[in-house]
Amino acid sequence: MQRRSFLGCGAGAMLASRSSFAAPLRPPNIVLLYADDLGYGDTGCYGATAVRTPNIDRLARGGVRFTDAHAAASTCTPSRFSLLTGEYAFRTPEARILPGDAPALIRPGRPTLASMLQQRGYRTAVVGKWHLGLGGGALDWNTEIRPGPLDIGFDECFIIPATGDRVPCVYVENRRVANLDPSDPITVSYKGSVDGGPTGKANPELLRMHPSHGHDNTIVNGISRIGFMRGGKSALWNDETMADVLTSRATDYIGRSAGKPFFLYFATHDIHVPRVPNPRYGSSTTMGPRGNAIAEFDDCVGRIIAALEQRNLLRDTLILVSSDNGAVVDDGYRDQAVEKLGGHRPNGAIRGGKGSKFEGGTRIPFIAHWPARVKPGVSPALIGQLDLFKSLATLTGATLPAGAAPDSEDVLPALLGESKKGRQFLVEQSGGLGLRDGAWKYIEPSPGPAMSLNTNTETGNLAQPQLYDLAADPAEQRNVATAEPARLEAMAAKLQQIRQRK
Ligand code: NG6
Ligand code: CA
Repeated sequence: MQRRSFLGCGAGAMLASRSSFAAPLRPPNIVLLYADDLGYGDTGCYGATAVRTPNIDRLARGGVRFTDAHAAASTCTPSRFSLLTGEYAFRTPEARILPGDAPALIRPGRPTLASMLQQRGYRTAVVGKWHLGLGGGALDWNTEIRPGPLDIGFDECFIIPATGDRVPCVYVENRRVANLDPSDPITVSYKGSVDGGPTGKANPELLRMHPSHGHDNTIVNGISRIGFMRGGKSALWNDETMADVLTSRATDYIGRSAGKPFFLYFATHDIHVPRVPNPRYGSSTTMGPRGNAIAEFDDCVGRIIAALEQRNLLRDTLILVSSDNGAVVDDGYRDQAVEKLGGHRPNGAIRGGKGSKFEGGTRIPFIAHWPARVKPGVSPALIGQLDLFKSLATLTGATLPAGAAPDSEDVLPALLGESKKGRQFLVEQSGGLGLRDGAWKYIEPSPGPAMSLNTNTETGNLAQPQLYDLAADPAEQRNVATAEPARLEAMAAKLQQIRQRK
């Protein structure tokens, strides 16, 4: 599609009328830099001092930095599901942390953020962590992989199927495992050993990074993972070069895309476990692999910025930086993250973290940078990543099919830094649900332990309802549920209403 016909559909006119700024001459490229487990307090612009993040900070200075932006959930799969579909993941019970052999969660025919942009004339690509399932069930990794990203709106993909700590430890390029030797086929199982080969549990002497909990199945590159695999030797990834491999795929794509609007969803493996940043970041921080992985992520952001600058595209590119859930320190490997944390606060001053119903579960860094259009500043607007769907639809002039992105709200003025108002209500998912109503936070009664002992995270579980006034009590210290019965009742009823789509 030509730019002229793209703008002819009204995006330019609409932008001009919504803004006091001159409308851009062309629709922006959209680059979503999506870190894994990067917490609210993990970057310089959000207060970190123990790690330097000059590239992310630069985007924050030149863009809008949000202080109340949220992933849809406190773990990966449901967050990414919502990001791409614009629907709360709690409506889809299968949208929970998936094993590496799970079938595709988002089935062909369902509108996604990518397919919406594709229909607006964008070229689209996903590079990095997928974790939304592949194939139709019982996938044979040695044949064509479908359905997958290419069937829900991406023109191309280069992905990690699930996570760095889950098998299969291979890259998938479009419909095939990359670099696979057909004479050494891959078998994957999450039920039990496929070859009786060494595991972290039986052969700790073979490990260079030991699990602290879980992660004791098949050993790949001296690190035991979740799940079992055999074969595919030539296709196995190298953990140390993963960030480089993914970033060069992303910058290649940017290079190839010049001249056409493009959407790049760059989902880094950093800073998820196993944290094995390239050795050149070995002394970037005193925090060990977790801190160094943040430095590596920031450097990848820098390389993306440089690739855009090189092609003179930075001005006309909307760069979004965010994370799929809050931070966790020990997430299953003995990588010194706890011992070397020092005074660093991965989730800043907010309570909880990855897997928590407190704000640290879903409140994440979120930066929108677009020199041609975004008004720089810090925004307290309440926004969700699932709002990108409708906001970017408005931005690009897309008309959505009925029922698409049902929980997404158009928060474009907030995204562009033109309004400090985002949405009024937002559901936060972490097993059970919480609801934000402006600065108020309700957490529904939830069974389960108050602490996750493995990760040392406060889960937010409590048998009684919880209500916090984040304006007066940002760290969720004072449960005012009994003091505010009317508000409590209203918020519980509102959550029920949203749950039942009323
Ligand atoms: C947990 C893993 C954790 C991480 C998480 C998913 C164990 C003991 N813990 O089950 O290490 O992989 O799943 O993380 O296995 S996420 O960011 O993809 O949601
Ligand atoms: Ca994650």
